[in-house]
Amino acid sequence: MDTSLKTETTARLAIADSNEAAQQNLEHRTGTSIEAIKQAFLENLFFVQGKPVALATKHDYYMALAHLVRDRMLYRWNGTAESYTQDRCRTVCYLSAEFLMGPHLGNNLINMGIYDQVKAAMEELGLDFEDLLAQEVEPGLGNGGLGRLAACYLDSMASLEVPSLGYGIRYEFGIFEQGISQGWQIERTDKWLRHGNPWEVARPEWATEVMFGGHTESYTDAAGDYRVRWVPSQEVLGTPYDTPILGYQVDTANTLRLWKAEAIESFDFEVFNQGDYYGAVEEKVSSENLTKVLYPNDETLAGKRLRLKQQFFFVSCSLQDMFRILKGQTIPVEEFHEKFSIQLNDTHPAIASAELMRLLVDEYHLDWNIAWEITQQAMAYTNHTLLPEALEKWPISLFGSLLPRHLEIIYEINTRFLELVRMRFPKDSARLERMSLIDESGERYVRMANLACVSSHTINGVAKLHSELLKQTVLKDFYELFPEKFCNMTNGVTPRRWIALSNPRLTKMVTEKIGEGWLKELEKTKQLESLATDSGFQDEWHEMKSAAKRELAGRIHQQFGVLVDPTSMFDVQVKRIHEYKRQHLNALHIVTLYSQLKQNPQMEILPRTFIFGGKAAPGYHMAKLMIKLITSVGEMANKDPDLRNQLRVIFLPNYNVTNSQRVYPASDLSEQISTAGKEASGTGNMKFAMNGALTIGTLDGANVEIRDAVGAENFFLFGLTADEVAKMKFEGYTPRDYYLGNPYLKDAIDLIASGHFSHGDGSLFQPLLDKLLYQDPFMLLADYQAYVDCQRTVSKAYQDQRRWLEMSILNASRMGYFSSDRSVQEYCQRIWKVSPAPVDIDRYIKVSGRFGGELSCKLH
Ligand code: F58
Repeated sequence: MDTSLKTETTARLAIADSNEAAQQNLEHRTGTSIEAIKQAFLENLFFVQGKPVALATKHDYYMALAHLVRDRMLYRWNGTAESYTQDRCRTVCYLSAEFLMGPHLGNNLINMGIYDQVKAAMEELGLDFEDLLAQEVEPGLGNGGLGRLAACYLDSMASLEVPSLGYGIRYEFGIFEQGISQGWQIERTDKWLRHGNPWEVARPEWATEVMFGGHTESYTDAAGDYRVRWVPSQEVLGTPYDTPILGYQVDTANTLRLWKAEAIESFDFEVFNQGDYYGAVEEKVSSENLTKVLYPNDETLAGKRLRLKQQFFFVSCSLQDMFRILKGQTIPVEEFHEKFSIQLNDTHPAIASAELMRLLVDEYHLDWNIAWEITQQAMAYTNHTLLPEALEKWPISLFGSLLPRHLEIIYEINTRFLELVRMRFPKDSARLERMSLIDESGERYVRMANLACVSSHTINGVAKLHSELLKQTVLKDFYELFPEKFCNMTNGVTPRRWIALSNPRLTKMVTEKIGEGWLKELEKTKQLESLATDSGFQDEWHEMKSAAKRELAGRIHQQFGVLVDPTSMFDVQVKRIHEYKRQHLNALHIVTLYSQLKQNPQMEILPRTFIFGGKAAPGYHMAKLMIKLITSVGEMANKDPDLRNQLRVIFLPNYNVTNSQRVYPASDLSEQISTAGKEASGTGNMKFAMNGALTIGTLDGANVEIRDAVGAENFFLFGLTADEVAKMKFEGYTPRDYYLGNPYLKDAIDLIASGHFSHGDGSLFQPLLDKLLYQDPFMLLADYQAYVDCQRTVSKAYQDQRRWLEMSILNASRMGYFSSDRSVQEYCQRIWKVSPAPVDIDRYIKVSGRFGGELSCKLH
């Protein structure tokens, strides 16, 4: 027997042996009794963290706990992978430049159904469970709604047992950490990986190479066919980092696969040998820069070279990964679109169609028409914005220097596409210009939304109104050409994170009344409607809300030293800071109340605590000035004895998923006051209502559908409609007339302009006020009076506590439609044509053995 064979046999025996042992003795890695959890925790502290109890920090405790939870996820994860591979399941690939997952620990405990045992185990060990959860630094790999939507959809896909892969970028630095200094936003780097990430597994064996730059060459292959080859000037390695995404109360654990960029050769010996030590690692540094940082912009992003590189990098890695999977399952490339359904989360991954064409035509030598058919059948595009300035476009020069082959492919797609347009709409050159994938009106650009529309089989908006407006405005031409491609998929949010995890009191109450099961079928909460007028249930509801408010008030006091009255109405606006979202309209209302109280100190108003939270894009000066306005008004109002504690204004710094989970349960009033026609959908609006907050809002985004669902009588509506906004703009809008014609508005604006909130500095807020008076693109002044009147109605309603509680209960019980489970089911039926593929872990263990039967045979 030669030695290598001997070693192999020994290894096989050893594995068989350990498999056997494992059958009997894995309790400490899989057991879910309180005892088993305690045991595993202590073992992890010792063997994973390498610390005796005496030296362990809170973070060590968190890591020990996270690892034991991870162990318990791995059966499901491995079993799911094996089951999908064996059954060669059709799979959704959700391509998104952002995934705003939020902290994993609590969510995994909920989805695995071991939250209570783990809590008890930690408490028996004398540890504060909440404190442990709070140790987790959330992966802030997204800006806001778009990234969080992707996270909710991953949760729902796993819970619905839909085979799916989330593909994105593993940014080393996520969204910046916001601080407030002298009322201004300051930004700090988010170092979420500093203490390690227990939720991911690196898979260097599946790393892929990505090319950039260079040029293309044509040649004739052996069969005499014309071919093109891309000769790049740079190559980068993408390593996947996988995170398991557990479904709720099922055995399915899908995968979020995020790519990290690395140099192919981390050290250049040739350069080193010439004596240049620093030069030798330069390539490594420059390659790794690619996935260093998330662009912290909301809505608009100027054409940045690194950003385009990031987009292409993750898209190319992901598509190549799909081909690897095809190969592993011996599926022919011609069946790519049958195996995979690719969803483009906005245009950020839209380069995928050109890259898929390149791979199919240049690498796999498919005929152009066949490749195009596959591409179109594989891709679908979700649009998330109506703001025309937010539609991505890339200067041709930049695009061509980075992706020369893709530019050629896009030109070819465009030539064929414009031929089609010409046939359908002869002699309509204006239309051709508008629809072209290339903007030629000045400097030439590649239009990514046009590329996404042309290469997708389905295009969807994210709320009814948004989908309608898309067809009438930004994508009108595409709708006229391909009406059958368009549909609406109203957004939804996962009730596991946004109710079960965020609001355990509400969860307990609901379960007591209607039993288990509603977190999987949120429509079941309808059954609570009959309790809306039950005074006993109302009292419980009131106590639930009050407890959450007391908790938040406690935190505010502890962190900022400001006392807020938990019996006051909590009036909350938390979201990215943007002019179209109109946080400054909210501020104008506060200033109006403030001014009235100052002028008439006897006046009694409904005591309110105004709470704001949200980040401004670092380069968005107006948004930063809006933050400064809010904090400045707060500074004056919070300390003024004349107001007799009737008004508090709080700006919560660093609004993120973790903090938001404490805010929704404690809110009475949800501010959804964007200019009608500007907010594509909104998802915060849903989270508030599910937690029993009432909405004051415009007819914008999903507000329209929320109002229909909860009942117009349980929703505070104000403001111009999208049509009225458009009409008024068309006819000519002069905001100054509103200022001159409304003494309350004039008073509020004049008070700000006087420097009252800025230590006498009348110029500080001038840019903001000038924009309102002379441009007001988001029509605050036109909506001001309606808003203030509506707020008066809100105050009156709140004073009738019984009626308010009834409305609050009705809101929460009628939000079933806004579960992301419903959205994902619609995507599955209308767009993805994917069905659930349930995973049965018991079967997996029986058939494959504890560690999966493949292991010993694959070893040689
Ligand atoms: C948001 N978009 C929409 N973009 O504004 C919101 O109405 C909608 O509910 C949500 O998508 C989900 O559909 C959004 O969050 C971004 O954050 C982009 C990230 C990349 C840079 C440009 C903005």
